[in-house]
Amino acid sequence: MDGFETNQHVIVIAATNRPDVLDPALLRPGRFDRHVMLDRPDIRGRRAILEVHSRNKPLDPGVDLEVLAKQTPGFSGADLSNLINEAAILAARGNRKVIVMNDLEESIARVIAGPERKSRMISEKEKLTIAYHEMGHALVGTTLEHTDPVHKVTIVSRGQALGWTMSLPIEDRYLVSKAELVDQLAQILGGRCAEDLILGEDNITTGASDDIRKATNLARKMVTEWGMSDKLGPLTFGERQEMVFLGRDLGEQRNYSEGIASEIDQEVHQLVADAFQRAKKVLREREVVLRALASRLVEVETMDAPEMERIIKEAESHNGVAPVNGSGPPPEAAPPAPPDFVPPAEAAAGA
Ligand code: NHX
Ligand code: ZN
Repeated sequence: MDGFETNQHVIVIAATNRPDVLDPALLRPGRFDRHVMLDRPDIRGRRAILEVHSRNKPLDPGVDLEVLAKQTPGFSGADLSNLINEAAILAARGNRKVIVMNDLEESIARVIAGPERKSRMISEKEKLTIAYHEMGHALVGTTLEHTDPVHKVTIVSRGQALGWTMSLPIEDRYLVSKAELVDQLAQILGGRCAEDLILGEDNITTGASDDIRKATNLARKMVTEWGMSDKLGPLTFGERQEMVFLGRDLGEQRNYSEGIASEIDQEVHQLVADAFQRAKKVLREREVVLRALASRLVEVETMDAPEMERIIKEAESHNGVAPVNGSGPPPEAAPPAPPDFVPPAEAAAGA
């Protein structure tokens, strides 16, 4: 480095999350001699980081850092530090002397989806549409075998979103199988699919834009990066340009013919279309359950996995539908309905 003599005892430490855009001069031998690559923390790392950042903060004994570590896949150390700070602010705002578990869970949701927007006035009709959309994701997620378990479903608006469904991996993962991706694709499309099935094609909404983008991008990656199209085989299509010039991403360099381009488009289209049909099959077969879940969600606004499970069992026993995957009791052995249970037909009519 300029300005340092070799006999000066100065150690320069630097960090970046964009090593690809550093001036090569910085990386020449004798400049930064040791390069340490850090992954985002795994679940154990997240737990340890949460412990460090909560050390000097008053935590309620009910706070379970293990559970929080589980709920924060992909969070960096900085995100986790921010998470605890935000929770402390929420606690102070609520005049609590200690940070409770709910402060921390609320602050996770804020980091992922933005702050709650309770003031947004949403009509009963739109609430039901949103509930069908979210429960479409959630029901496809709980029914298919290779999806991450659904953790929470809500129609409380946050940031840009009118509702969202949160799934969580059971464990840290470095590889994702094709079976998992295909099921994930169906879950992503489950929202739009439920709108279509319940409200009819004419009443599908603009709200699914982000899901549709996600599904398209995922399917394209399966074909062009991960070699998961039978027809096109394990080839890379398009060289991604890592070099960024003057802050402009040069994007993808095409290295395939016009003919292949059209085959890629067909394969991507096929993956998305197949996933949509898979979602549709699940939701058709479990339409009674979907209706029960959605009408309940309109009432409670936020539902966790155990409550979803209860309502699924309820709906299946009420309607004599055989439980999927052999889970739950047979219809005659079903427990009595809780007093607040709303039969799906009535709830739908009343909305
Ligand atoms: C709008 N928002 O823009 C309204 C406010 C279909 C029930 N007129 O798929 O909220 O329509 O499962 C990141 C995340 C745009 C970026 C969400 C960009 C949502 C979200 C549009 C639920 N949940 N859509 C969803 C939703 C919308 C949007 C986003 C984004 C809806 C859907 C947003
Ligand atoms: Zn959605």
